[in-house]
Amino acid sequence: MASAKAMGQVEQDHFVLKSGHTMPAVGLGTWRAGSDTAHSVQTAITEAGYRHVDTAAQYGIEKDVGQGLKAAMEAGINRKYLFVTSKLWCTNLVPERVPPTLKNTLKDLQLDYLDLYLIHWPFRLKDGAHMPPEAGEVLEFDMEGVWREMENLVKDGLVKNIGVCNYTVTKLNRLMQSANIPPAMEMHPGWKNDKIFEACKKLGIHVTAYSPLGSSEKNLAHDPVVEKIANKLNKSPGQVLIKWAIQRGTSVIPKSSKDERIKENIQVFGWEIPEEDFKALCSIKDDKRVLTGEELFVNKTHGPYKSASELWDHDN
Ligand code: NDP
Ligand code: 1BO
Ligand code: 1BO
Repeated sequence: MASAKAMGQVEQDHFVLKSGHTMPAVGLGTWRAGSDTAHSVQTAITEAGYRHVDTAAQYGIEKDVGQGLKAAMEAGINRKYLFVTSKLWCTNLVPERVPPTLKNTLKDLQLDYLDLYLIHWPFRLKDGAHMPPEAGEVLEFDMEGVWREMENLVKDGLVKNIGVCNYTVTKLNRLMQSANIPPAMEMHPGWKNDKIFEACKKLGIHVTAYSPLGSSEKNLAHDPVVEKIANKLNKSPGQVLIKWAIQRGTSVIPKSSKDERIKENIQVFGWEIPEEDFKALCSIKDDKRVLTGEELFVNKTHGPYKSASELWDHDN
């Protein structure tokens, strides 16, 4: 695949969504950010220059993210320059639960609107569902009804953009049939996920790459190809992976709880990965998902999803 540069696009530190809103290319991820979250968010914004933060109700840290955001705003960063994303968890994938759940998220984040609200996974879980789910804990999900409520949040000014995560082409096509507001899409690049990426490009749907470093389970910073390119370019492996995602045309949300890495991970502008190295990164082997969803949604005996492959519509 050609890099954005090779395709004649100018390097940019932001992307413009279909809605016309601007999303900074690099955001701070906060999954498993732990007790340091408020400090990390504040440092990222006030010291490292981040203007984009990705969180979720399910991460259990929205209050901490809110404290970090508040501290950054008290230090002089205007809300309008920040891009804050959160996500609707699987137990709340019920139309009537959408508005109260969003309001709770806003309260915890101490915000009066979100820049992006995402459906976290396209599977509904019963309240208190186990990991892995027991029989009857993965329920039918009214995708159209939930999306209509998400659209209403946009109309009410509580959310600027709405989107989905962990969708397949099959599910995206179904959503597009009833959507009045098209989604922004978040997905996984440690596994390149070309099929959904290409489908999104055709539909003009912006994609954010999550787990850009391969998450903690499959950290790609020690991959020999990445290390070699990093040495050659005099950059860190993390910077190379983050830049690769941006050059590919996605925004990207690396997580770190370490101040030094938070700062390092946004130093990805004003240089580029040459075409041959970009291609070498594209052909790294072991191309598989870190997050299969299996622990959350598969019950091998009772279903309704009996394998990870079924979750992903056998798409890949
Ligand atoms: P990442 O790919 O961002 O990797 C995070 C891991 O890499 C941590 O162990 C971190 O350790 C380490 N790390 C950070 N910077 C560097 C660096 N420069 N060099 C080497 N290692 C580094 O994984 P995540 O899974 O956290 O994904 C990023 C974010 O994406 C999440 O935090 C979340 O916000 C979002 N996400 C969304 C999902 C969805 O379903 N919508 C699913 C998964 C993620 P340390 O903290 O010690 O620096
Ligand atoms: C269980 C949540 C995965 C990271 O978003
Ligand atoms: C803890 C979440 C894992 C999803 O596969």
